[in-house]
Amino acid sequence: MTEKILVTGALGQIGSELTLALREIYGVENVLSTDIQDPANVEDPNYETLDVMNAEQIASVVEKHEITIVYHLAAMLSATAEKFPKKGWDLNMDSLLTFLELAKDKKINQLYWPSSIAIFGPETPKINTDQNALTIPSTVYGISKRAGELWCQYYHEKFGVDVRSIRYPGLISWKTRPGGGTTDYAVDIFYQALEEGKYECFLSENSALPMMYMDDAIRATIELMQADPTKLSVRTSYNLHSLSFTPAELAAEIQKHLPDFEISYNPDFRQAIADSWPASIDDSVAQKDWNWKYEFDLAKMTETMLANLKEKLA
Ligand code: NAD
Ligand code: AKB
Repeated sequence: MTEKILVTGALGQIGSELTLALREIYGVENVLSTDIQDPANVEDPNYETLDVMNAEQIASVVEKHEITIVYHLAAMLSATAEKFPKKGWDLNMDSLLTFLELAKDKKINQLYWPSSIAIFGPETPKINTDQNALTIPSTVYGISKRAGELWCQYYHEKFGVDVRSIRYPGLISWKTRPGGGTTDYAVDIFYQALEEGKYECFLSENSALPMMYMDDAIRATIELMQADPTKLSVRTSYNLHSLSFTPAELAAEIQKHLPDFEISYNPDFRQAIADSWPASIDDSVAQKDWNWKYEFDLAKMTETMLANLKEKLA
């Protein structure tokens, strides 16, 4: 049977790249991209407007297109959700429950929903944070992601729903800019380095955070969704490790290519969010269950970002 795939939040940082990767596998006609934008503003041969706060609209799109698999990416990220806590909670939670209910009622066969390193909190050990480390998040975003993870596990255990999830670290990409996250500096810095030759960072120089290049994140997502279900021991969400660096370390790596690049620091409210998150992640469970391994280290990621952005901005 040909899978029919729905991606929500498909115009975002991850969705724009995941949709293309899924279309390589399943074909353009079998991967429907959706977001809240009007189709008139979107150049995509298989796009529809879908507000994930509208459960009836979701059910009707799923039925009309005979959707079998959903990648539910639409959400409000950490920094924006701190400004609009109730809206962030409603968007992140209500929409997930709508898709879990559809999966429970066998309207779809499989659901992917991303969690985040934001589920960890200030009391969690910061270095090589374990899969089962303490999760007492201090942000609305983190609370919504942790609650979402537990809902995923509940629907899997009670109703046999095949829902899979990864706790993404901060994702670094050049095709689509990130929106509203605390790790966004690690993308902004590349644009500013190439356009202005300098960057004022909103985190302090020694704020180490877990990060990952987008190609690794997309590959991980598809590998997890294609993994043998009997091998998956985690139905909350998998820890994933790739990079861990501070703004100063990233700036030093960029300076190897752009020696005149200058960085300064002016931490804002996002510093407190970053301070509550781990610096690095232990992903041994993902390695064991579905052979996860990252490919992009700091040097390769930096080189790839600069080369692609130089071309894009030319
Ligand atoms: P993004 O902000 O770039 O994109 C989110 C998309 O959702 C946007 O295109 C937005 O228009 C859309 N959207 C917002 N409200 C909507 C609604 N009511 N209906 C339909 N669409 C709506 O986010 P992203 O970085 O691509 O993240 C995707 C998912 O991955 C989110 O769940 C996020 O929490 C998670 N995640 C991302 C990162 C990261 O570094 N990018 C890290 C950890 C987890
Ligand atoms: C954010 O900073 O909010 C995201 C995330 C790590 O979940 N990039």
